[in-house]
Amino acid sequence: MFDCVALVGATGAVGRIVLDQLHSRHFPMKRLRLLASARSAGTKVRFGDQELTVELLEPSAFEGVDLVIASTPDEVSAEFAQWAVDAGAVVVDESGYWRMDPKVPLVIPEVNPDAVDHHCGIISSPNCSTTQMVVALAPIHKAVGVRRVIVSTYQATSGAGLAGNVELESSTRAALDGQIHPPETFQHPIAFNLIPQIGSEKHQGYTSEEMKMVYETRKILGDDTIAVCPTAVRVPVAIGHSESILVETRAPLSVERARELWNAAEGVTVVDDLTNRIYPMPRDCDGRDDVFVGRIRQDISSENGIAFWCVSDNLRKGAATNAVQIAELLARKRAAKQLSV
Ligand code: 2RA
Repeated sequence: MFDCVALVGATGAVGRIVLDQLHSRHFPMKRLRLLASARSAGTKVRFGDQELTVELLEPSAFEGVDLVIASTPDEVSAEFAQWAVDAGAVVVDESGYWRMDPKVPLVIPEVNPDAVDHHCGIISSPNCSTTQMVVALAPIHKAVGVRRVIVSTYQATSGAGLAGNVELESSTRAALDGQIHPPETFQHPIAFNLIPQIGSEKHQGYTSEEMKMVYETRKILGDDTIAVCPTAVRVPVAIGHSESILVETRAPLSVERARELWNAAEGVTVVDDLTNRIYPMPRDCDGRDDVFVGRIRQDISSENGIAFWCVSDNLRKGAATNAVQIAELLARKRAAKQLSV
């Protein structure tokens, strides 16, 4: 049980879901405080039958807080996380700022739960496109080893926050009315279009979003030899990232065995019946916490390859759910420690 939990970024697209999950999953805490920038401070937010007032995010705000869950832009996390750690809190952070810091564990509870034991006050939750892919890859890696991954993403506009979905709606309306809506959040019009760029140019023609999939996958699976070739694409879908994944394994893996591994894996749901036109689609995964896998087939172009399609709600398992699951893991470990004293 935590005495006081602070949620930083409670009014954002992900923060709202964290709030909802803390309530619906009966998170073990005595008190919840909401923190945000001056723009949102003072806002009233419902939490079950309580009405909480968003407080200003400032160094003194963390007094008495023992756990922080944060969904903020990188530059905000870079500043406040140390304030929280100095006040004695543990921070579960969803921003990209700390993920590759060697002192900071990067955790998906179904995949590397023990990594939380080695933190210096900050624990990172991976980027949404990495999380769903690694949840699907982990059982395969454990069974036969992953050598190489070729992945193309189809990422929802909500990955860019509330503004992304506002732009999807307004640009679609404008396009249907024969008008042009100048893009603000995305690099190009998103209505009736695909944009093969997420993030900025980062490394040898790959974007920052793509390189996250390379580095974070290796860190979570604890294997720097895994080769990843990603292409990240923004699509006009509001919620739910989809990924076409080709995984080359170190030892042979049949489709039947892959299906067995995924059926037994925590957090994975297999939806795979091409004959009956059944496969995961973003509209069916919206609002659900699992990672959905389908279109499972042998790679017909090489040995030891499995191709599959993977969909997950990017705001849930890709962000809010994973952070809340990390917090639940910390709560269980804390309870076990208190019992053994
Ligand atoms: C996106 N992956 O979809 C990002 C959000 N972290 O834009």
